[in-house]
Amino acid sequence: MIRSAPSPESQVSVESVRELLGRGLLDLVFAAAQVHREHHDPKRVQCSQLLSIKTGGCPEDCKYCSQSAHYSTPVEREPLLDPEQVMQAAREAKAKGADRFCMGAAWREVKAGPDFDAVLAMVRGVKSLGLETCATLGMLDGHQAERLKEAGLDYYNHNLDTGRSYYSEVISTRSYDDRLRTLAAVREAGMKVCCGGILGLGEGRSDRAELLYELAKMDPPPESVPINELVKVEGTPLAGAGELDWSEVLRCVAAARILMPTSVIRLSAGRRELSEEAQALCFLAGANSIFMGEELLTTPNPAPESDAALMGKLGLLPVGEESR
Ligand code: SAM
Ligand code: DTB
Ligand code: SF4
Repeated sequence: MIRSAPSPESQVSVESVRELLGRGLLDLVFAAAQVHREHHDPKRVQCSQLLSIKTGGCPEDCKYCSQSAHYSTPVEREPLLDPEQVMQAAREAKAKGADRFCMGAAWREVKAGPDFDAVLAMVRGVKSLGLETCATLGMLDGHQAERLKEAGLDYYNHNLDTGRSYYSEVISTRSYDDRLRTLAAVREAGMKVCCGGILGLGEGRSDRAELLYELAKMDPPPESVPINELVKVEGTPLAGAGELDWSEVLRCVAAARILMPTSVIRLSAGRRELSEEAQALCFLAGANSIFMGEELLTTPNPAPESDAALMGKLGLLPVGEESR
């Protein structure tokens, strides 16, 4: 029986995370499921809907991304949507059962001006519908974080993407410490932090341990931890990345649950590549959030009907839905 997983109070070390990730898979899943049941209602799944509010043409060179201007991908550039279009999408998402609405912009960083003012209006509008609000807009400074908080932003998503040692293989235009500075500004402004990474970028298990270590040692850890599996996009340098076995995703979900017992762990991009069975094991091991809806930002997500069927089979309920 696994009892020696690092407790949140104890100092987590990268070695202890490597050891955790390398445990027998079923022992790891069993231990994570126990932690999950101590801290969460295992029937409930938080459901976020994404919308790309400004698409493509991004100056960053993230090697996985359909929206980077450095690569030729099938994604067409689109200017910032207007707040009424965003409100309409948010109303539809709410009607379909989402409890949080997340707005993503292909920006390197937020700049003061009419576009940022429009984003603040979007946040106010979505919040007024009674949805939780989340945005991912690139780097922020402290003042911008405060303005987002004042507008009613609940969560800011900014991912570390991978471990510190592998990071420079994936992105060269912004540093790991830049990301940590943005996360500190979000925290300082009193917003909740949504921060995770991507699996399947060609990294090894040790790099995944470094990522989980960086997340778990934040004080406090992120309230929301998205675990994305790479969605391969034609034209990006990582379009031909090797397949990641489902069991590695499961290991990361289980380890994240043990290392961050009270955080919500989101089985994020890449669910189309996971079988129902693999997703079921991830929910058992502590995943308790998903992106719902046909589309993520620029790539497809599982069809709502197939998600509803899976939730039904597993006895899972969206957080916004009355219990049956
Ligand atoms: N431009 C902003 C930024 O990077 O901070 C916000 C949008 S960006 C698309 C948000 C996150 O989505 C990235 O940090 C990355 O973790 C994830 N992501 C982007 N493309 C992905 C892909 N093809 N597969 C999986 N995750 C992806
Ligand atoms: C996160 O961790 N995953 C979401 C959200 N944060 C913004 C993004 C996934 C993007 C998947 C690729 C796409 O649709 O462009
Ligand atoms: Fe730009 Fe974000 Fe894509 Fe990186 S992940 S290229 S920052 S949109």
